[in-house]
Amino acid sequence: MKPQNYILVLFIAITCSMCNSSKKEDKIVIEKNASTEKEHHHALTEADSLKLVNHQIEVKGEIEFPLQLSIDSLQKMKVATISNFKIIGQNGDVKKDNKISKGVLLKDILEKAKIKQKDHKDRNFYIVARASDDYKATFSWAEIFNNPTGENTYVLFEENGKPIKNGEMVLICKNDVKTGPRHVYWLKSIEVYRVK
Ligand SMILES: Nc1nc2c(c(=O)[nH]1)N[C@H]1C(S)=C(S)[C@@H](COP(=O)(O)O)O[C@H]1N2
Ligand SMILES: [Mo]
Repeated sequence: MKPQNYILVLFIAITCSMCNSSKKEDKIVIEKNASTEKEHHHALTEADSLKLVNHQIEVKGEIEFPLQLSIDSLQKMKVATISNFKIIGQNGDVKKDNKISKGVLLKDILEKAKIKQKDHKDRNFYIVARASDDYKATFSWAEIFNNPTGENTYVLFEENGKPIKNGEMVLICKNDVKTGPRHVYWLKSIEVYRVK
């Protein structure tokens, strides 16, 4: 190899390695920012948090009767009292410990809305509980209608005798191992979709 070429190759190699290392650093910085943002998502100002509150939840999708549910309409349904419900995060940390909550079974809400089933084998639906910050939790038809989870999934509207703070309504699943992930505050809609 001519000395000029050797220098050229060396130059390219050094430039490339510098490129790579700076990209790697960028990536780490981005990831760090994303995780700190997530951890502090609830450190919103009170005003911002209020903007995310919904007075009604919309039940929509593959159903016969679209519904707009408010605390008032939930109170007219079969209200259950749930005691000692803990919200447990991904790492096993207790985020909240409510002595008494009040709510209505998701199953009762879906029965009221009536999922559009063509026949008894048409039961591959999934149900998305979506919040106004677009946080979501997903349930399957079988979990709600053919599994103990159906008796454990509620839309709550009251905690310890008071309105829910990150509210007005939240969805919970009492029998999840970690109750944090399928705890949806700022609940905005319940959406039913047929698996394609
Ligand atoms: N709308 C909404 N609900 C949510 C979240 C969220 O970011 N937005 N975070 C979830 C997570 S990751 C956990 S552990 C629990 C408890 O969250 P908290 O620590 O903000 O109370 O709520 C869940 N529900
Ligand atoms: Mo979490």
